[in-house]
Amino acid sequence: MNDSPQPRETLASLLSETRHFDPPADIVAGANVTGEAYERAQADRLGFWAEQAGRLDWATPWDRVLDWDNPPFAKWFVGGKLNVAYNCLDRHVEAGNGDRVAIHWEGEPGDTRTITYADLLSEVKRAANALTDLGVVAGDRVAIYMPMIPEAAMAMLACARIGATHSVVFGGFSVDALSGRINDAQAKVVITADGGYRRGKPNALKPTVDESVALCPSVEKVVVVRRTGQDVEWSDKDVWWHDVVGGAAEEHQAQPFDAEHPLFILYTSGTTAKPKGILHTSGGYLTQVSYTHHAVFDIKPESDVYWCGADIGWVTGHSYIVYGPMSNGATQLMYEGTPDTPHKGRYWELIDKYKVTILYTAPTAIRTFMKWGDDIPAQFDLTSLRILGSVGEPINPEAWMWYRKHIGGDRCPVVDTWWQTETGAIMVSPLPGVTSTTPGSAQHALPGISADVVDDTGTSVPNGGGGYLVLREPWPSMLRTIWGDDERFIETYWSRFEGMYFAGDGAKRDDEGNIWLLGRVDDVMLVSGHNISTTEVESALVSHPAVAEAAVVGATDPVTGQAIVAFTILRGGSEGDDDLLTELRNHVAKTLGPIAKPRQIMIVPELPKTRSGKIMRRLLRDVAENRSLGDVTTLQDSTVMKLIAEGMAKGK
Ligand code: 6R9
Repeated sequence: MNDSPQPRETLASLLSETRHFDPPADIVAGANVTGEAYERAQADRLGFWAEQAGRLDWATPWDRVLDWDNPPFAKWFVGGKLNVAYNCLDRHVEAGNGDRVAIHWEGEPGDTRTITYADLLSEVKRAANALTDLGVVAGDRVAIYMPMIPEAAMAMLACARIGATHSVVFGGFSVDALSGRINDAQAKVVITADGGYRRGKPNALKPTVDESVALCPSVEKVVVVRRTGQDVEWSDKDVWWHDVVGGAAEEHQAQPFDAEHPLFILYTSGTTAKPKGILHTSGGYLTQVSYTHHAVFDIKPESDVYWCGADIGWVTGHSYIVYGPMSNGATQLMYEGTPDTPHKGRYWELIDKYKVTILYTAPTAIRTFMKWGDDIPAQFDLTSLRILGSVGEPINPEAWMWYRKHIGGDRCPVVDTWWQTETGAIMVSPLPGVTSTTPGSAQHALPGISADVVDDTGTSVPNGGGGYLVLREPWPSMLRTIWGDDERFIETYWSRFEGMYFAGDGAKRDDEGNIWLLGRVDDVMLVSGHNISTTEVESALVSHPAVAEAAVVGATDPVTGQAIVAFTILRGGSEGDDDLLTELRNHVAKTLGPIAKPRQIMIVPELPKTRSGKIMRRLLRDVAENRSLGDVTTLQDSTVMKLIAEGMAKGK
């Protein structure tokens, strides 16, 4: 044992994965992007991105691809002008594809809507006119607090069309979270709904908006979509979507905006501090989300049915439900509800019904499906699928293998996509027609992206080394700043390493040069002087047949500095016993080495997660260290912590 090891020694010693899956011949044969793209981008990065920007329709061409004269403040496609909504809608209709389905929408209760590109364009034009009639002008901010209904996407596109900056807040966030975000952005209008369906019940949204608006003097109007028909309180600020949009003029000419015109603000929850309003602009953002959706999902707009299971309130919903797929003219499925309503096969039933070809979901969902059992997806025809994507957290090799086998029929490539709200678009991912995939690894930076793994001093680690994920060069869809706080932008992302973007994630490079993401650096544990990543201990636990999910934290320990405390959910809802706990501790020690053996393992019924499915280890650390809980406003289900704390008190 070493007293002060560098992350590279310890992280690298854990987990080795040798399984490989070559891309299937049919995908290779028709792939949108081949291996040659890496070389082209390597030879001329800016030329490569200019070529990708050329996939869009510009009203005025740019005169300079990148202005990086004042880092870290980037300007991409300087002087260029375009309209983002025009690129997502009008141009497809003008090209004769107005009859193509844009959205197959399925409500949780089973009601459906089929919306073509022509339908979507006409509704967005009217919504743009309605917002203009309500006094919204280019540069104003509009908050969107919606369930997963088509109007959520329409509202975003209507804002984009008139140059208003949207700020989408997860439907279900509290008054504190919503009012804080509205006030930070000084939003003029809020677009919401009476409610949406979740877990078989109408879930009201309007009361939270009413309470929030009372705390937000900037709000002049609230536009309300009628979804559930629930009773709502009504004030003189409130107007119905069906009145103002339904009654608005049908024609609307989209004006071009500067490439750097602000498109949206999206708040990242952060751990303790005030949420950060991540600002994205127009031309570079659309270029990269459009290109990555085309490259990573190999989208064929004429034949694919694409489904991203994210919520619109997460960056994944922005980039890979709205702007990426729609800029490519894709047909997609949008689903309102939860995967277990009215039964645990709902996802697979939908894939079967709509013949979905590409599925993009999160490890948390995949682990939940594993826990429910293989027999559930086995009851449905999933042979339409051809590509599977994962996003949001490191995917444990075990979950990756399960996804490939039980959902992908051992046939579909799995693309594990690493990116962040801040990066705007996918940065590190396999390409389905190029990469030989390795379970659990996001593998390589995409063409045009320079991701690296560096040690404490900012030096690249060799293969086999571990450290921090950084981005060495600016990229088109990068955040431009934190809304209203340039200092915090510099400090958070650009100060850790000179001239590099610090992502805040631990990473390692394996012997083949593949990148492995190891979780947030704030979560890394220091046990007897060894850095141990939560991800690797969690993956070791999940590789035991009895374990469905695991979350690991470092709790203060008088002997080892920090000790590993694991919270696990067993498969099939089992409660386990002392023998199993001993077996699990030994299993981790055997897989990763004795240093990684958990001091304590607790069996819990659920784990605390954010609305986008990320485990909130911070709260588990509070439990493990017997502290009162920190901020719980972004928790998906606030009763979970009570269950866990009770289990802990029982001394399990
Ligand atoms: C898109 C999104 C960003 C953080 C990121 C990292 C984690 C996302 C991942 C992943 C490992 C992946 N993350 N994708 N970790 N492998 N494929 O999730 O954005 O909500 O801002 O979260 O999520 O820790 O830094 P966001």
